[in-house]
Amino acid sequence: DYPAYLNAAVELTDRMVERGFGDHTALIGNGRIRTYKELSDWTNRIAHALVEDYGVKPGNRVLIRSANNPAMVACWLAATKAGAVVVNTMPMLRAGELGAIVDKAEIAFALCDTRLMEEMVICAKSSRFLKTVVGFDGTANHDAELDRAALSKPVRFAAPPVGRDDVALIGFTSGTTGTPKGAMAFHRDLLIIADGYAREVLNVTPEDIFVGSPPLAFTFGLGGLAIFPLRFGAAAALLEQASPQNMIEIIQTHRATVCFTAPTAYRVMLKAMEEGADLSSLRAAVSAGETLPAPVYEDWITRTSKPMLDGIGATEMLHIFLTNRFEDHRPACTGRPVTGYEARIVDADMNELPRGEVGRLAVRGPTGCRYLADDRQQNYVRDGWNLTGDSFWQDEEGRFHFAARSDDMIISAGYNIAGPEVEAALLSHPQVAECAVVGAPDEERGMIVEAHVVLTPDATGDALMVKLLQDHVKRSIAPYKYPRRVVFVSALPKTQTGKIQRFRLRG
Ligand code: 3SK
Repeated sequence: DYPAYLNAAVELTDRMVERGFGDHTALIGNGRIRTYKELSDWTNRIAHALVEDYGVKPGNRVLIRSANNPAMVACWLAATKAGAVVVNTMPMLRAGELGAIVDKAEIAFALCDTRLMEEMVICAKSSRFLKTVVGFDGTANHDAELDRAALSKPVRFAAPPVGRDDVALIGFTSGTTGTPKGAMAFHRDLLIIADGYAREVLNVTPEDIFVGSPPLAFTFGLGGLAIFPLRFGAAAALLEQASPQNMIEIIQTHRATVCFTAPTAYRVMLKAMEEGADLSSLRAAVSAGETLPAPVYEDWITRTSKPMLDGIGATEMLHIFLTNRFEDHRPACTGRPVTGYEARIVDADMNELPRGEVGRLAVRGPTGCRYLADDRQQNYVRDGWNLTGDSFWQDEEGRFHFAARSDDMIISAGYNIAGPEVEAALLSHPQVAECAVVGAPDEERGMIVEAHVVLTPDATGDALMVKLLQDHVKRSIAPYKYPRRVVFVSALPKTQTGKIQRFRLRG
């Protein structure tokens, strides 16, 4: 139940000061700690500058280009306060990729960390939409055009009235298939994900300190590293270039309590713990974005006596909608719907399948897919259900288990083989660092299981290793699932958010 007029950014800053959190730490990053009062004042000043100096009006789209840092959070909040529709973008994007987003969302105004101007300017030069690019200082020395404009502005800002169902954010996703789509989220959606998942599943309190790797430009990161902490008076530690090593450093230095990252980073953290790293302050380790291999989940429990919470979300749904819980978690299981969401397994005609059968995951709830001007809306939402493109099955007790991305199911000689299951088997071999399994065309079997494997530095990718890995898979899961072809590679193709692009590996 949210009021008809609701500005999510006001709720996350000014309202928190009113509620007595003014002196609490809100953001840690780039060598500085900022309280809620400082964040509220900072964002109000920027909002004034956006409106008065650059003419930003409610409903205007504002692109932000930055790495994860407090200045990016401040710009996002300020533009949202001004009633703008924000499009956060990742620092790795090149001019062409920025251009595709600018064109799709017809964006005229952008805020850009001055260190990332080059590609932004190239994009602006060739864009028929983008008119103004204003630089801000991501290092927070307040030494760029936007910072100077904001400096003299008042610390109070009367946010224009925006409705709870007004669009606040467009999350662009290239998915794993390459063509970007913009998923729109309302002001109320930004709060729903905190009041649902973060409150109900993570039990966030003002004592929490969040850390993690997903970019703020990805809704996984925006939720986990900005919305969730700020909604509950907690703090977020932001890293411009998150790596397992600097996350460990932050966890140790600030006694961080909640971590959002992907299984690959948790594997490195587990190794570091063996070598003495102290991650005992972490009370919640959230894993999403990739399937969580059972050994990583199990090793985590052994080392920390706490569960790793695997969940699945989607940019289209804004955040996590299926999750394990502290009191109910399993290996190789994605748990149950977050309160407010429903999920079911359906066939191609949207009929619900019996428990145990693999089918398409359909979800509905308080958030859902609204693509910006995109025909793919009708593929994603059918009969009010969102089809995320994942194949799952439900056990007798109602928990959901991931089988594959719908396009990761391999049909070989009549067998249905879920690529991720073979990947999990390969990953349990000590000399496999990363892998991706796809179907490759084959005259005899229709398709065969093909594994692309990155080995650990001490291993050699030769015929003997192929045989070792094949035998290992045959011992781990039903032998017919073993990879008939193994290709050794130095790296796997990934999206900007770190998801493996299996489509690039299919011949
Ligand atoms: O699972 C994901 O990929 C995801 C996407 C968007 C937001 C949150 C999550 C976990």
